[in-house]
Amino acid sequence: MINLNYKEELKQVISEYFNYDKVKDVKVYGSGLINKTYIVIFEETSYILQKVNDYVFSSPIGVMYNIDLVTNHIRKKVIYEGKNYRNSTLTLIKTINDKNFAIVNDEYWRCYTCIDGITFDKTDDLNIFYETGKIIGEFQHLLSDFNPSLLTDNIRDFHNTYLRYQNFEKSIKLDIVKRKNTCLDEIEFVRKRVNIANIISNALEEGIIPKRVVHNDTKLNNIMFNKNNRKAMCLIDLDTVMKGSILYDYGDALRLGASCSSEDEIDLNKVKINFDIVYAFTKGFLEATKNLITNSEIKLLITGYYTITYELGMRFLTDYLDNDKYFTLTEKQKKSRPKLNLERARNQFKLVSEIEDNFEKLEDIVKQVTKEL
Ligand code: ADP
Ligand code: GN1
Ligand code: MG
Repeated sequence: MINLNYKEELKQVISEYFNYDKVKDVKVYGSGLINKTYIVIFEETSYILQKVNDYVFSSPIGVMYNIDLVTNHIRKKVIYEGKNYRNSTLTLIKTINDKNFAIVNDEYWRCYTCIDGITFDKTDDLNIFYETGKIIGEFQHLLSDFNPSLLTDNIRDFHNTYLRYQNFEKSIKLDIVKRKNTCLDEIEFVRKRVNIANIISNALEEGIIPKRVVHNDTKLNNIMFNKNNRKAMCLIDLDTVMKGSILYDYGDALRLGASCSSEDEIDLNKVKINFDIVYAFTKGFLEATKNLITNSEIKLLITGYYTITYELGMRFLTDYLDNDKYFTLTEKQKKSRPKLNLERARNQFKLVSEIEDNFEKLEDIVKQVTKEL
């Protein structure tokens, strides 16, 4: 349902791009946690309209700058390799005034063509995960000749886990809504593992692993699949493309993808690792990256999975302490799941424990796939 104020605002935004009289319908779309996404439906086709979250992204203009550079590079590369560029990446639609974004009531909006594909919030289809691994690896290949230093750092230190830890401690100290006492065990869980936080950042700083162009948010519903043959087509949600480590993209995809439950699951007995998914994903990923990935990166893949899961659990817990400012709750969620971010944190911490208990088994999967390449 779209409320009336929104309707007026949406009408203004749509008019920055299209003849409003031609619009057949507008609907809220997708299940991302960050932006407000709508589908604008016309007689013959549809477009995606998104309000960029300006709490998360302090410079939506910087976000659009990166997306423009990266999508153009990918398209050019795909064409250069004699492949079909349609649906090889997001396609930005400019406003009638030829801008990459529209500003309405001081808020930033953007528009994409609607890719005629399908995204999954959750599945245990192994082929989907083999495809996911392949497309995340392919993203590296497509951007291997793009200088990562050209990109704006839109969320500085996005995956600097140690810095996230310091912010977490600050939120505990401030305890702005007096929730600290409701999550003492979880706070302890994070503190006990603080030594995880530096491993990847240090490896990057010391040059043990290279800095690359990284998607930084490779969860399953940020990957577009062909509806018919279920092949992965491209990565979407390019807001967080920045300089970083490939280990984040590997780890973040497994974090949710290889979990037997959803991120919001309360029954922690259901939060377990599906090892077949880890295998299928790793196979696709390493097949696609075998010509560029270094041995030091391969050795740290499972650490990437571990770190990113710890990091997200800590981010959810920090946000719970901060009164859900970042991962905002809908009005409905505020009533039915007021502690959703704490529950999400618990869910991620259960996964962290599962990864710890199965670390060798996970590393053996990477070794096995590497041998088979
Ligand atoms: P968020 O940052 O909030 O996660 P996304 O950019 O991931 O926003 O968009 C949310 C959802 O909307 C995606 O998971 C996908 O299902 C859908 N979506 C986004 N962009 C497109 C597009 N260009 N074509 C088709 N569907 C899209
Ligand atoms: C957010 O935007 P979305 O829903 O794809 C978040 C990710 C988290 C994810 C957890 C910019 O991803 O970092 O891993 O939620 N994106 C941002 O579901 O913070
Ligand atoms: Mg998304």
